[in-house]
Amino acid sequence: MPEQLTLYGHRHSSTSMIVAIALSEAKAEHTFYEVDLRNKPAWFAENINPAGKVPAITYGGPTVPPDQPSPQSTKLAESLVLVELVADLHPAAGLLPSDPLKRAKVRFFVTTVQTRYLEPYFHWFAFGRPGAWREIYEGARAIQALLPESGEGYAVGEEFTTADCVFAPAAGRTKIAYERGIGRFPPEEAVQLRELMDAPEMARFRAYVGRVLERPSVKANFGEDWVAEGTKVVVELFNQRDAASAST
Ligand SMILES: N[C@@H](CCC(=O)N[C@@H](CS)C(=O)NCC(=O)O)C(=O)O
Repeated sequence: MPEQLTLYGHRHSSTSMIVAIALSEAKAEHTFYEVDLRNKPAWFAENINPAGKVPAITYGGPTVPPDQPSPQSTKLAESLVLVELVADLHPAAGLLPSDPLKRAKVRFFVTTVQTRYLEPYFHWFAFGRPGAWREIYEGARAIQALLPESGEGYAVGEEFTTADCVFAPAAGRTKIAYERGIGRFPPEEAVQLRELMDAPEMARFRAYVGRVLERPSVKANFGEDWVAEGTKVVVELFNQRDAASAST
């Protein structure tokens, strides 16, 4: 019997999606508990993740209701830690290559996605930071340069790895922002970014994004339409928060 694993996450949280995709890839038996991020239960920070953030897991210990975690289970958080834990618990899924150089390539890819793609995306999406849309494009070029020359497969080759688990939500969210104009940026910036992303020189990147978003483990955890609807709600919440703080 494998140890029990409970993932505490949120359907719309990109960091939760990373771990959920890895668990789907590994076909790992687990329980998913959706944490209400707008009204977090006190037991979550007290007994699971003191930072109060998702994703987090409990691993091992007795099988208990997720809202009554056992003191005997191990509690862990941080998506990049958890995605590697899933890979290590399920080596047969091939989420982390055994070759040290390939493992390093996976981690370099992850760092590139986080710093060159996800960070500018967040600043563009949430704050409309001037120039961020251009940085997203530069980040996409940096990612494209890392892809296999064959123009096939995933981040570091034929195997779908943790690098692809991390990239998937970033890829989908960015695409939603520039194709549908959902975010707190001037609409013309989305048009400019889309033009750059749709250019022939980005064909390898686009094909990779397409393969990742079509992967069954990704489709099970990221649907462009329902994520887009959730993203509109987030934009509305940001707008309301800003309006409220401007009026005080
Ligand atoms: N560095 C963390 C970030 C986790 C994070 O920011 N989670 C967000 C959801 S995507 C969250 O729980 N927000 C709720 C809050 O901060 O209260 C990771 O990669 O897991």
